[in-house]
Amino acid sequence: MLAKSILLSILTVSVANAHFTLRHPAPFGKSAANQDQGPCGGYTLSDSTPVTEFHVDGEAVAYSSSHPEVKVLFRIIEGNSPDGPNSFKGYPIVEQFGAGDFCEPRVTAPKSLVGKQGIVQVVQNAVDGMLYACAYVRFVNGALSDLPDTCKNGTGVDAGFGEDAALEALVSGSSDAPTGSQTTSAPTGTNTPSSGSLKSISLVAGVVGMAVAVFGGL
Ligand SMILES: [Cu+2]
Repeated sequence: MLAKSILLSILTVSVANAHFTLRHPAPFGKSAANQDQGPCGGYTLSDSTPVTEFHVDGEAVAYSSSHPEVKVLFRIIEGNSPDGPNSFKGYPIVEQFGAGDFCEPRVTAPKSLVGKQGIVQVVQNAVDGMLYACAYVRFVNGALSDLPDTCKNGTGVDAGFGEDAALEALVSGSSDAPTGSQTTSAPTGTNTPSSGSLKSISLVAGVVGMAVAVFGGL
C-alpha cells in the first residue's frame, strides 16, 4: 500500500514536471513547470532569448514528450509578439503516439517572412490540457540540409495527421497555409515527414484504443 502510494506520487510529480521539452529550435526556456500557461509556457522574450535560424522551406521542430498521446500545432508567428496578428500553420495538425523524442523535419513558413524575426510556438493538446513552448527564430531561405542531433523519433513513437478545433483556432492569420506555390495540406515527394512517421488510420485507431485502455487502467 505504501509502495503503491509512493509510486503514485512519483508518477504525479513526473507528469506535472515534464509535459514536453522543446529541443529545436532553441526554446525561450527549458522548464516545463508553467507549460500550461499560454502563449509560451510562462516565458517571455528577453535579451537573452536564443535565436535560431528557421528555413522557410523546411525546418526541424523537435521535442521530447512525456505523454503517450497528444495533438500538436506548429504555429509560425511573424514578429516579436506571440499574440501578433499574423500567424500560420507550419504543418498540418499532428497526432503523436508514444512518449519520447519526436521530430517533424519539414515545418514550413511563408517565404514572405525571410529576413524577419518571428516565434515558433508549439502547442500540444494533451491529457492535462493545452501546453505551450516557444522559440525565437530568424527566417532564412531554403530548407534545412543537416538535421540537428535532436531531430529523432524515440522507439515506439509514431504519428499521423490529426484534427483539433481548439488548436486550429489558435491560427489567427487569414491564410492558414504558407503563401506562394507551396502548401502544407499534404506531404509531397519532396516534403515528406520522417519516414515511418505516418501510418494507416487503422493502426492509429488501434494505438488510440490502447492509450485509452492504459489511461482507463490508471
Ligand atoms: Cu503534461
